[in-house]
Amino acid sequence: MRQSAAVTVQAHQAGIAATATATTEAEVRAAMEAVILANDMACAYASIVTVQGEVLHNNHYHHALKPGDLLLADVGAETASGWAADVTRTWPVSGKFSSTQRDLYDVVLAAHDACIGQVRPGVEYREIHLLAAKVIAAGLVDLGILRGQAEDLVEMDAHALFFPHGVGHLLGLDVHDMEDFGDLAGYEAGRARSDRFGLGYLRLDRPLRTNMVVTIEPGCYQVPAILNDPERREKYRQVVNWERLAEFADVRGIRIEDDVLVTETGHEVLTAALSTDVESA
Ligand SMILES: [Mn+2]
Repeated sequence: MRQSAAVTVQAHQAGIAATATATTEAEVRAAMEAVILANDMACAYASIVTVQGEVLHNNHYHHALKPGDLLLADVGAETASGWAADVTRTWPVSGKFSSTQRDLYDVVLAAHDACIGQVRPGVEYREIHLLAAKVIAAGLVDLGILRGQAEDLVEMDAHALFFPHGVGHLLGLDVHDMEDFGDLAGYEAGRARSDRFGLGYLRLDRPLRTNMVVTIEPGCYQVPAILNDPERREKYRQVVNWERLAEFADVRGIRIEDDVLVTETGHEVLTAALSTDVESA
């Protein structure tokens, strides 16, 4: 896994560099996957390289890159024996964030850093997910997009309007390790998926144990199907400042994802060599 992590870091660095001259998503994807292939590895999953980051599993690459766009790249390598890496970065096509992009990027980064800081044996992964939800809700309150207390907003699943997926999953042989067995590996015996809007997406609900590898991948998105849903709009009418939100129209989707090994005393970020400071100098 260290080998696939190292090649994946290089692939992302190549993608950021290629963005300076690329004109389409496909060209950036090619630059990233070239690194993986040149290292005699394969892609661990269908790469996501998109300016439409709000489409969570977007496998189209035909869009032109425009200066105001954010590019979201979720690309990972896999060794010949199948050990996977799974990394996401989101960077500005122009090399420089707008102020609104920077504000929301910093909210996601705060969640990413806080969650990684909590990884150690014995900690419930579900609590790490809820921490991501809380940090994102608090960040959106600070920006004037949500109204209220972060704890209350998470309680009513308001965070999931913008963070509609789990904070990560097991990683190992295959990108969602053992998920062909359903939730057998991801869920502790006796536990089942929640039917809550803000929890049902969680792929992993177990206490962390030494030598597990998990991803930490909070995100913030504007998914029209979620935000324009009449029932949700009614339910969250009081807690979302829709006019303020409209000022963030240049943010479609941001995710930051790293691969984290649980060690006896804490954690080690296997993909730490890839900076989360993604603006080019
Ligand atoms: Mn992932």
